[in-house]
Amino acid sequence: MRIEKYKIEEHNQSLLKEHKRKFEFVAAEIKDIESVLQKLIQFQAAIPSWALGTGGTRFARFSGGGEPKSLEEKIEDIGLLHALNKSSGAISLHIPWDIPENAASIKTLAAQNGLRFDAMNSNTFQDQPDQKLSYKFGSMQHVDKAVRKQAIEHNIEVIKYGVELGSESLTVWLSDGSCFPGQLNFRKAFQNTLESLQEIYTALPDHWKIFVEYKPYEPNFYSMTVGDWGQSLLYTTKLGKKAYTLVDLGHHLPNANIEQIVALLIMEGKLGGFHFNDSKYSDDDLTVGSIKPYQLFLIFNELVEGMDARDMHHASDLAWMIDASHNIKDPLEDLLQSVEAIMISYAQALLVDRKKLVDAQNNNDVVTAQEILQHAFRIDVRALIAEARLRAGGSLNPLAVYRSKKVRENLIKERGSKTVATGL
Ligand code: RM4
Ligand code: MN
Ligand code: MN
Repeated sequence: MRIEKYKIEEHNQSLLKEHKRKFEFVAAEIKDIESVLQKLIQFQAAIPSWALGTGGTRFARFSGGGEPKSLEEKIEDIGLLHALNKSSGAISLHIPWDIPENAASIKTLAAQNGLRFDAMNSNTFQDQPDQKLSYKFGSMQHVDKAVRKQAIEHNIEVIKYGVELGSESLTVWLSDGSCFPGQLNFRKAFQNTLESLQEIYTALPDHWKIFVEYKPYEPNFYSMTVGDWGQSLLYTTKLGKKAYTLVDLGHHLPNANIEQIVALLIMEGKLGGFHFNDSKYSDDDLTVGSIKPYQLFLIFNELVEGMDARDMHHASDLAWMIDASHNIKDPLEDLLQSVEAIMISYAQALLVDRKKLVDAQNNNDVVTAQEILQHAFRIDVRALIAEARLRAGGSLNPLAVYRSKKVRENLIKERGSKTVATGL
């Protein structure tokens, strides 16, 4: 399904007067409004190909209707999101869940929808039906060299698919680890994993990046071989300059100071990518900004400060992706909410008075430092985001258009009510 541009414009017209009033109110407070708007327009969050269907837990999965059954339909869905918010202009593929059988036509379809291919994701955490050796006891860490080889070859194949599509990075998330004390020799597991990653690194095209994503537990519950940012940084430092650490917001133990982690990774030039979601406990994969919006703002505050200190381009020097799962919401509505939350936090971080903050820090003025951050956090920037969307050709209110055009109902009519998309 597509929403024609004129329908979005029609809807915008009906909201324009009210929008202008709100926008002018917030704009009056912002010094360099045009540059803030430009940054907001440029910023894009990639949508993973596995987030278009209903997710589940290990207890149950309640499939919604109209889910995409093919990669083509997934691209259409993301195209729809992008037409509405103009900030979802990239797709991140997961192999083998979404193998592009005909790369040329997939590329064309993506381009028609205004999408580019973000990082490719490999999968050595599940066994596929046609797979020779099992990953039950790990993949790149495995005691058996043949299993490690299989995992390496899979990743090289993923790079090949990515090259055909014009992607420029590979994300490796490993479930490798152990469930019980004594099961694993930590040093050997690390060495095997490093050697495996080195072979993949060698196969990486020159202009590509490899992201090593960490996670503290699940599916292994005693140790994870890439368990935290320290371990990831060890791998990426040893691998070389094309290797970077990837931070997934849900992959931390409770109360971890994620903003400090990202600050230091950027300082080291080793932050490569970002997976957005939110959580109450850990890898809950909930809608971005639904539980801890202040933390998200503090993270963006460090991202903006750190990227500016290194003269990095906000929109293109890091790989931004949503990595969420939708158990009970319509996946497309959930993604619209996530993108909105990302844009809000990003905009608020852009509005932090950096100069005043530095002064406060240098004077040990803790109260003023807190006032500055919380002032930015409390600015209602929604009209700013809406203005950026309007200027980019999107909708002033994506969710309202989605609902009024009965997108899900139409997708159910087109695709049926008993659909299950590939993914977790
Ligand atoms: C993992 C991790 C990876 C994602 C898989 C599906 O927990 O977040 O990024 O590829 O889930
Ligand atoms: Mn992730
Ligand atoms: Mn995860």
